This record gives sequence, structure tokens and C-alpha cells, in this order.
Amino acid sequence: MSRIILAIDPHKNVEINELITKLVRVKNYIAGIKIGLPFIVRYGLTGVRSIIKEAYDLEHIILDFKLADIAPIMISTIEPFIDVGINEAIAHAFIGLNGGLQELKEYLDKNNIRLILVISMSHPGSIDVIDHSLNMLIKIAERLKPYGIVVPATRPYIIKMVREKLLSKKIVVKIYSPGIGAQGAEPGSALRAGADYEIIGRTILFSQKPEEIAMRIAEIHEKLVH
Ligand code: BMP
Repeated sequence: MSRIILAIDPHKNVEINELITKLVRVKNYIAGIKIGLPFIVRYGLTGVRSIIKEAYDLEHIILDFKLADIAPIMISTIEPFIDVGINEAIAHAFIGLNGGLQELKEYLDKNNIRLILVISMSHPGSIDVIDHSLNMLIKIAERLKPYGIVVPATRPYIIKMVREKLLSKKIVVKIYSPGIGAQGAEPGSALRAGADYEIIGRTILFSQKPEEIAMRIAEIHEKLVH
């Protein structure tokens, strides 16, 4: 079973139809899609509806605004997307619970949308800032019990550490790991470290043969998950 979450981030002048065509070509090899600001600022709500129309039967349809604001503003940001067919949304863990994530989670729960929290990021700058607060961010996850967390494939030791810490508290969350391919991590490496999904964008989306790449990665995943 594939554990690929396809990050559909358009580059420069790409037409939405090209992205939709690519999605259709790789659909059999992916577990879900993730759309975020680059997609939404180009194609708007209409574009979101068109892409979800092609992906509605996938298990994970993720809206990635990496929300990081006071609760009413996060809720107002996500509200127009509640009925378009998304079932997961990403927010930053570092904003904290009271006045932030607590209220956001209650709102998402009410609307049957699962919350995913960013605990650490895949770029090197995360080591200088976010990762210093890793223990605190893990505590946020322990208290809020989101459906999932984002932990980078570029630093598999963090995936392992976070998974062990949460398991020791009997907290089961899905771990989504970006950083495969274009950012340097090998396909399968995050799953091996304890992740549930690998978020992959450019390596598949910008390839001339997206289905071949997706199929090869899905085969790697199949050997790793039972
Ligand atoms: P790519 O495979 O093209 O590098 O894309 C990675 C995707 O994962 C992008 O959508 C990006 O927003 C997301 N992501 C990331 O790269 N690092 C993080 O720490 C968190 C992310 O959500």
C-alpha cells in the first residue's frame, strides 16, 4: 500500500489542468494529496474544488495553510474550505493551546476535519529555532492529541525520537514526513524511521514520467508497511 501524500504545489505558470492531469496519472499510487498556499493563491476556491473532484476517493485530502494565528483568525481562514471535501488541515504546534490550537481543534472536530500539527520542519533553519523547542512541541501534541504530526524526513532521528516519546505515553498519531527526493531524503527512509506517510511534491509532480516515479516509490513503501 502506498504511503505517498502528493504535495500539489504549482511552479510559476503551470496551468491547473496540467496538475489535474498529473494527479490522474499518479492517483493509483498515492494515499492522498496536500494543497496549500501556492495552489490556492493561483487557482482559488474554484481550483481547489476542481482538484478535489479528481481526488475525492483518496483517504487524505489535506489543506496545508500551516496555520499559526489566534484561534478566531485560523478558524476564519479555514472556514471557506470546510465544505470543499478536505478531511485534514495543518497548523503549527508552536502557537500553543490556549486561544490557539485548542479552539481550532474543537472547530475542526465539529466539522470532521482531522488536525495535523507541525512539530519540526525539513529545512536546516528548523534546527536553529523550532527544534530547540522540540520537547515543548511534543508536549503540545501529547495534550491536544491531534490526528497527525509533521516531522521531517531530512532528520530521521527526530522521527524516531518523537515516535518513541509519544508511544511511551501511549499516544498514537500519524507521522507525515516531507523532505523526500527534492530535499535530499531517500524514498522509504522516513517510513523506516517510524513515519506513516511520506509527503512528496516536486520529485513526482515535476517529472516527465510521474507515474513511473510514483509507482517505484509505492513499491518501496509496500515492502516497508504491512
Ligand atoms: P517537495 O517534495 O517538493 O520538497 O515538497 C514538500 C512539501 O512538503 C511542500 O508542500 C512543503 O510545503 C511541505 N513541507 C516541507 O517541505 N517541509 C516541512 O517541514 C513541512 C512541510 O509541510
